[in-house]
Amino acid sequence: MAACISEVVTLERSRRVEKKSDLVDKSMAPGIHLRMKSSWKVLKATPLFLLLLSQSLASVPYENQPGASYSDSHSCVGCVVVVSVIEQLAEVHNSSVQVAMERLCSYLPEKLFLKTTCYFLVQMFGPDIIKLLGEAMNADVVCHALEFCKQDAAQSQCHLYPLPQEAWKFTLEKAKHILKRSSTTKYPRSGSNICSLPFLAKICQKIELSIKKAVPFKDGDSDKYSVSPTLRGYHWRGRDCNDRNKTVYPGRRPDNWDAHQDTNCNGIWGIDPKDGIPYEKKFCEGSQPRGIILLGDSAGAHFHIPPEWLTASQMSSKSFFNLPAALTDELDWPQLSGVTGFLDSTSRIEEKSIYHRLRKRNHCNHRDYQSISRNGASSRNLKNFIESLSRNQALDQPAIVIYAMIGNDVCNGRADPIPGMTTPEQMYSNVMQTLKYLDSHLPNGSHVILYGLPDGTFLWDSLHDQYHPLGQLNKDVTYADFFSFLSCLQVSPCGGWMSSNKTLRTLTSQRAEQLSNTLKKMAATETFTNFNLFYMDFAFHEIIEEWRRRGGQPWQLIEPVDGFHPNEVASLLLADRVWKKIQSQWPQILGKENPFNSQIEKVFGDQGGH
Ligand SMILES: [Ca+2]
Ligand SMILES: [Ca+2]
Ligand SMILES: [Ca+2]
Repeated sequence: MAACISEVVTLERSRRVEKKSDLVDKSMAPGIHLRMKSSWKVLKATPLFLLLLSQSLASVPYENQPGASYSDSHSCVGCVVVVSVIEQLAEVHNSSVQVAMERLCSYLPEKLFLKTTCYFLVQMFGPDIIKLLGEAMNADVVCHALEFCKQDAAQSQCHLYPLPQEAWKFTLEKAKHILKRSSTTKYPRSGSNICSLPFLAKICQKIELSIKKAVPFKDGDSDKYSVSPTLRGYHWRGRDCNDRNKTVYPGRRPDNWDAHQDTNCNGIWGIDPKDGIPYEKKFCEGSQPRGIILLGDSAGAHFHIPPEWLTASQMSSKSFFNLPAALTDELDWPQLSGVTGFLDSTSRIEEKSIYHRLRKRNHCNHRDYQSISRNGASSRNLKNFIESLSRNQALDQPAIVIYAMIGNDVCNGRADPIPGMTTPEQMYSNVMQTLKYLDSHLPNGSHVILYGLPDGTFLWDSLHDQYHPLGQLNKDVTYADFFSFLSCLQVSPCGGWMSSNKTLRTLTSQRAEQLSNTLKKMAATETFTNFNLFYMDFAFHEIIEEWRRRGGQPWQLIEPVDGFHPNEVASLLLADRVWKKIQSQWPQILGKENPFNSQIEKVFGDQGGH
């Protein structure tokens, strides 16, 4: 899916491709496109928009998903979300459905063809949606009638909104009857892939591979560091300061004290004219520089869907300015995350990321961060992308590695989540495999911290009777409704905890605790050549207590749209707790405070930014 997103970026940027395609001519009115000879191409690309939005609603596990039905379920979620937003925009602005659809499209950015795609969708599905909403049918009914939601036994009962007063089956029949009289052509609902266009096939393969391997798409010298922000670029790991030289990258030990060039990208290089000593030697020698590396999941990568994207009452063109970048970062925001974030927080909280603190402690650590994380990652599938980690045992500085697979070993979307959970024995074997890999790749003197799994029962406890962003306008969708909709479609990011079944929630927590204990035991008993191993509880209840002390409520720590992930505030509070704990118990992990920091600032300013 992420691949499809990226394909469009490339399309937009490549002039060669532009000439071959009518897609990119933004000066044309949308209606004209439809009549063009090559409009079939656009038709094929349009379901992209729905898929993007549907992808947004769950952190998509990268494995063990029954292919077709899984993507069908996401089409259903995407359709219900979009139709809900249209319906609510009409309500908020007291406009017709047609005007509401055009309003939504007008808000979307041109980038990634989002606006163009939106107008096409309006052309294709608008007349049917207008008819159905005109008969007072809700988004659930509309999406079943349009067959974005399947009519099969498993899915036919899935609904986000309260069931219509008339029998569900009868309403669906009525809706389909209305569409039978419609002259709208039937379009394929899913299975379309922009990569099926011959001239895009090659570039698609390349992007798909880069996403799959979690390495930058744009990387001139193939050292895994990029000069682009998204598509696994410097939002994910320090910016390359020379993209034509693979021996120059963040985190390496400086070559020849960086007398003539900055080989480790920390912005410190050259010779002090006063005494002829290279700055890197003067300011960094013996300062024990080190990098921070996260091995994480969607929580660590900071999966985030801004609620502005779904909230009709506050929606404007400003709401979507960050949509293209977010899509090309797989809806993750690692640049704002608690472990590797380097940008200032967007919330008012003052706590900083662990990378930020390490850099503040020793400016020689500048740009030495890597977020080796992915939505859906778990102890089981880390092996599929751990090779994207970049650390040369012989050439690079030691690293602090945080292993934080905090949910997906107990979380999945299956009807019965328990058989899909990792067992303690499997956990031990998976994590041992990871640790052995690290022992053969990390420079000597590194540190590895294993995070335990949280107890996710607070999710249900603090959210179930609150209104979901889609339900706030009419007070008709609570998180309980939202969770059961996702579970019914088998796309819940965590069916075990996001469930009304208390026994199931308890069983999920028990398994999480067992897995945490496995990690704890490993930290106490296993030793490795090149790093020391530590364990830390993922004590979310402590974060909640801290937040309460500041006058906050627990639900304010959870991502509002997905109702599952810790949000930016939670992520930074957690970083604060981890930092303080390390400082008091294992200060050797952090290295020394560099007495030359202020001199580095004086000579090198912001050290070239991130
Ligand atoms: Ca590079
Ligand atoms: Ca380089
Ligand atoms: Ca340097």
